[in-house]
Amino acid sequence: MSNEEIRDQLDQYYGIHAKPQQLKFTYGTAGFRTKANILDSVVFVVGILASLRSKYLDGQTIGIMITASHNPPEDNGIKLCDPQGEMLEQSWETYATTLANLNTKDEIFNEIIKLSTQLNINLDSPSNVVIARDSRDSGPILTSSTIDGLKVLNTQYKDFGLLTTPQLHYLVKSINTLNSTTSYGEPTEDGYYQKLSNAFKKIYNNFITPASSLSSSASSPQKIKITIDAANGIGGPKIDLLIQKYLNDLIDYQIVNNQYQDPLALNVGSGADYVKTNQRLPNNINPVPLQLYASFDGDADRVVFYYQDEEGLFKLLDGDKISTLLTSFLKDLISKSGLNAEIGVVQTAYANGSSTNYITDVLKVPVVCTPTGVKHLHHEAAKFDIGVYFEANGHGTVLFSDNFISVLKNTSPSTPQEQRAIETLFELSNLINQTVGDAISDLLTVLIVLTIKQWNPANWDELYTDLPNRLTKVIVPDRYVFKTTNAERQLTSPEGLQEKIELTVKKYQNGRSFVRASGTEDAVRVYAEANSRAEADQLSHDISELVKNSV
Ligand code: G16
Repeated sequence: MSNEEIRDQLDQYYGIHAKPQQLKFTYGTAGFRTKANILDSVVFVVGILASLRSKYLDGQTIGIMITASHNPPEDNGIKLCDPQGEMLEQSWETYATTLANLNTKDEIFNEIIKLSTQLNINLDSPSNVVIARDSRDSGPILTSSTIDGLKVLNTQYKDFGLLTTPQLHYLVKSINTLNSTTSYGEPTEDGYYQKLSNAFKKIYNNFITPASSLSSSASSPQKIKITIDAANGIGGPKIDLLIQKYLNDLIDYQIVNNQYQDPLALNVGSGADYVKTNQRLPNNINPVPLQLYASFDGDADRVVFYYQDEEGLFKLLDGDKISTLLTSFLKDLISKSGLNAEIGVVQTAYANGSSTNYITDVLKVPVVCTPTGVKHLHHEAAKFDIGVYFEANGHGTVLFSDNFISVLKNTSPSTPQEQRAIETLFELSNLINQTVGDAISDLLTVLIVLTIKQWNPANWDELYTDLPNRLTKVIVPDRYVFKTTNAERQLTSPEGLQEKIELTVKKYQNGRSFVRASGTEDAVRVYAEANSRAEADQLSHDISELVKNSV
């Protein structure tokens, strides 16, 4: 495209998407996220950036997701997904932030030219983008503004409408690997359902015969039971579709908080973040002791589980519990397969201390700690043959390296036990979304593992006992003054605060606490854990007071 053509396109589209002068935007933990009514100029330039990214990568398809995930209904956000379904390469986050803060059409034009020169981007290269959104009422208008941004550099696009975030990631990878030796799946929404359900059925049939089922009747295995709180988000109708169409004979499910057509209900009194943060049941669940429940978040990229024990107590099975369940299952399969594979676990500072001890001391699996954000965990997990990564909030997945997948495909097993383990490992790589944390895929994986182990939620919970913990938010005038180091476990600013935190923590047995600015909400998060519930709460209170008094 000539400079004149780009200027013409900007003349046509910029006017209605001009940036309000006084606002500042940052590409945070999961893209741009703020009140929906101030996002228009941001999504417009993200459309331009996605076009540049695709041209830079010779026309490979880039994904754009319009979502604010766990945030309240009035928020929205936008994030980019790279060709293999992974998060946008980090160096490009800086370009995104720069573009989002430019105040005039000329500045945007100059930045396009600057980036294309600096990165050697041929503006005549083709560019392709797929776009989807969650169920927020601001979604359609923000999608349309993003598409205006795509038109500036003549990008081909397809709007998939309402999808979960992980479905969009699946589509991006499937499109970019279509007809290749690493083909990820059929690039349609139904292709996603088929891939997951086929893998689920194969694993099920490999292990669950009528004789081994939990059923009293030997001829008809009992269905797997689950109640899902969909946070009134897009995950509800999508998992409904998948199970209805493909797994109805195996799973007995109920979905509550499934009013995705009521955008004001999104994440309200429900969802993974609500359950994890408040450590309580969401609305509309009347628990039956020892039955399993799950909560998705608004765009279904997170899931947490829970149950009520026989004493009527609420018990949370969070991302750490998912991580340990899957790691122990995978480790067992590796050993039964006769293969050599390096398995590792990636966590963040939010991981419960007991989970880290369990993985290291009992499972004897190495643990790596990274800053918050899937982009950081994913990167580290990709260094193992099998990398298990979960944030405590329920966001995570398991990565199988290409090399290990090819070993699984090309190994001739010598015993039926080896064969079953190898087939199961291979099908798990299909069942578990390899691109990003996925509530639907993680839910199916946990269900099949529990079914194979014949475990109820209490058996799962017994693997280790969580240290009591508390996660709170403190609202401060400027959260950006809170800067961290050492995978967010220590503050470097405001000056002197870290020393005060450490002195306070020392007063508590098994005490641990850290403070960091959220990358998705205008708040500072305080995490505290200690030996007892009362001590964890007191420590959380003490540290929150230190934070409030520091600014
Ligand atoms: C996003 C990220 C997660 C992160 C969470 C909270 O989740 O994808 O990796 O843990 O935000 O981040 P922060 O503490 O920086 O606000 P989601 O589900 O909201 O997309």
